[in-house]
Amino acid sequence: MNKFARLSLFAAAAIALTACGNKEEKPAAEASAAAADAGGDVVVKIGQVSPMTGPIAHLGKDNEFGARLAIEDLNAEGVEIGGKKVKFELVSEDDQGDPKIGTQVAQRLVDAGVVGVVGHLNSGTTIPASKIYSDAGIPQISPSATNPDYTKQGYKTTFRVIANDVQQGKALGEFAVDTLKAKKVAIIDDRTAYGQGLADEFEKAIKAKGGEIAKREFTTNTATDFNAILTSIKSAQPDVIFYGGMDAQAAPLAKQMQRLGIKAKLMGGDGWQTPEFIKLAGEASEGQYSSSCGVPRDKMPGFAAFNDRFKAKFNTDVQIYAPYEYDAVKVLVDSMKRAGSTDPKAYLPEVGKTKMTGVTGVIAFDEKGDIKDGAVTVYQVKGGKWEVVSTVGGPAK
Ligand code: ABU
Repeated sequence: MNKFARLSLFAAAAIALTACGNKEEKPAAEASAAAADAGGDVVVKIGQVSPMTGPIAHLGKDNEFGARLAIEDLNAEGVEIGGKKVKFELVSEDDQGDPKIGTQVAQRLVDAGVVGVVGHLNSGTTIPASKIYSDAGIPQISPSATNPDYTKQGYKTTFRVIANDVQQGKALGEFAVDTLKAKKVAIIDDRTAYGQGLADEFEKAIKAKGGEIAKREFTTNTATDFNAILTSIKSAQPDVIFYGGMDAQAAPLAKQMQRLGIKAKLMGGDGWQTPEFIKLAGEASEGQYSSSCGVPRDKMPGFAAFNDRFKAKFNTDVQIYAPYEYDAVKVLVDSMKRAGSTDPKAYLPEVGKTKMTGVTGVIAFDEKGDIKDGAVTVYQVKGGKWEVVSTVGGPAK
């Protein structure tokens, strides 16, 4: 082979390889939208991320079950988008509640060609992952992350279907002073984006009402021994101890308060307004207060039916966010239907225009992607069950 022939062969091979490379680099979402199953339906992937291992795996699984139920319902119903029959596929990832793993799995979902993501569960993973989805132009709806910063970053892709911690912290702080008549409070947080952020908002609300912050302490989201912190807090004699964090820590905290003879009420947010808190804390849960970022379940239009089906299918109780996760999947698909497309570029603008009644209530978003008219409900454990005490906000009656 002469030199010219060798060069021509080399050039042809290079062009072929480049063409292959370009084919591989086709946007994953486009590739997904083009895929079809054996029956000829277009297969559309929706991502969901939550911690399915680790101390709050029960909450991560609760979220995933909510998404699975929504996907099964949509496939059973038979959805047509832009004149084509669509089959939805759930791609579920475990971020272990770790911000670093959160961004890794977010990239994996983008690479897998998901057209939308429901998640993550924790604010600490949701916020860093949101840049990856924003860069990819993929809508992200969190069913549970309540740190206000998530929707303050100026991304067009971030949405949440529950109230945020500015609303939650204020409602809890005002409740502590106005209803519980607390004058002195102690605050502990787990130094996560959620726990610390909520504790900061609670502290602001207490101070605005003229209350005193007797102690401010912190721990971690893996700690189980709070004796040193509680001993220091006990000497300050607070009326209320606020814990910003999740149920895996709130439950041993409640037990250790009881063991140390601390009479102050324990208060906190949605991270521990769960059946798991009562199960783990046992009788130390009795009388304690925490909130959820939504209306009470008996005021949710679809909760009773959802709950029956959830229990029958997964043989477990709803923890907290499963119905919000279910609604978040439905919001994505409702937006695709209105846009007549599963391409994120085409349907993303429709997500912000959502007006839908889901299991949890009416869902519409403000300009940042926060739910409009978000409600916060305060509960107390009475007789081993969470009982509604009061609700702040929510849709106009
Ligand atoms: N909203 C409480 C649990 C999730 C989070 O915001 O980290």
